Amino acid sequence: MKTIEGVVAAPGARVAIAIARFNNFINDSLLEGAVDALKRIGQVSDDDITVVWVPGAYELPLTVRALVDTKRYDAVVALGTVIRGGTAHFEFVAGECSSGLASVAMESVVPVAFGVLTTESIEQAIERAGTKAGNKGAEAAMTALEMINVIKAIKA
Ligand code: INI
Repeated sequence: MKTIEGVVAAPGARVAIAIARFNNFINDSLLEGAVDALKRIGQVSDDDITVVWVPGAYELPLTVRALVDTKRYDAVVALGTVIRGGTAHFEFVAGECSSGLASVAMESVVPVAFGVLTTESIEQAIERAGTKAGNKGAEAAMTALEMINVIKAIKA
């Protein structure tokens, strides 16, 4: 039996982070968690991390596609926060963001980690950005690194 399982450490990996400015008071914490995880746990060097800010979560798929197309990155981490309001806007922004990111990953075979919070309230978002429910930015960063290693091992 052959088992393939990736480790998280990926020294030498080049990682891009695409991050939305909308709800940036939450996204700043996601970014802090992601960069900390990449460097401290993943052993990724500061020079190998590129951060790209865009207006909102809706813009993340196009941004990630542009980053992937450069072939300069081994993985991309998408960070943002979509909070449900009183209109259908939430469904459109969150839905397009998530399906768009999935399409980029499937078409390119470059890992795209989904660090976009989709919550019912600001409180739920705060809980997932470094307080009682962990930091989803850090989790997404570690997922990206593990997937770099899994895809590499599959192709080897
Ligand atoms: N963008 C977000 O990242 N989060 C939100 O909660 C949000 N809401 O609620 O409107 C949001 N809207 C902006 C959107 O992402 C685009 O930037 C905008 O529609 C222009 O394309």
